Amino acid sequence: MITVYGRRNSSSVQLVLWALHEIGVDHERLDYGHGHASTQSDDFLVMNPMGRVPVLTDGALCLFESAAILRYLGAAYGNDVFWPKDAGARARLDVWAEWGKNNFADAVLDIFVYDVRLDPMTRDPAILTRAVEAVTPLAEILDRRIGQGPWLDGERFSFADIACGYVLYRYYALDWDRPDLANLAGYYERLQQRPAFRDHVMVSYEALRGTY
Ligand SMILES: N[C@@H](CCC(=O)N[C@@H](CS)C(=O)NCC(=O)O)C(=O)O
Repeated sequence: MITVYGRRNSSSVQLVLWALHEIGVDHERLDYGHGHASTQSDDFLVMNPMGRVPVLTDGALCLFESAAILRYLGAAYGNDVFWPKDAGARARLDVWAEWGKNNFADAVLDIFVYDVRLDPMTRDPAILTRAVEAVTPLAEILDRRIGQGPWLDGERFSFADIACGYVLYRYYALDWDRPDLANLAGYYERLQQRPAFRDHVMVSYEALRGTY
């Protein structure tokens, strides 16, 4: 049995849950992290020395880092569309998975931290200005890469769409001066038509407000 340790309102947990549901893998989820069971206990730190969610166990295997978990799920349970067996075909998508997780998502989450997690009375607007300056060119890159899509691999939805798409709910729900990008907006529309995206990514983050 696969077990996911992590709260539903964590974006990194959402990436993993979205993947599990797209692939159709049975699993259970236990609430760990902010507001739930502690990630600083000895037992949890054995699973992830960083004390962060998500952690995923699959039998004796214990993994942390959501992008590594995504790749494991693709390799272990994904079909040839979700996780191409051909190394070159997969690598061409993995470039975007890596970029999405490390560049685009990190930049979007800086806006999330400003907008949601920081106390509105004490936060410095310069943080938002810097975050918007960082996200905008990255969003333009993603808009150009997606084009008419519909997905990063053309007609086929793959693991790379999860790594690039898992922050788009927040990207569009947060209050900031978004660039007007038609391809990206169309991509987000298509993502919202996927039940697993609606159920596991479009999750309220209200409980996280002002918690930094
Ligand atoms: N690079 C890690 C980031 C993990 C991370 O920062 N998780 C956050 C939630 S998104 C966390 O554990 N926060 C502390 C908590 O919830 O107690 C990954 O992708 O898994």
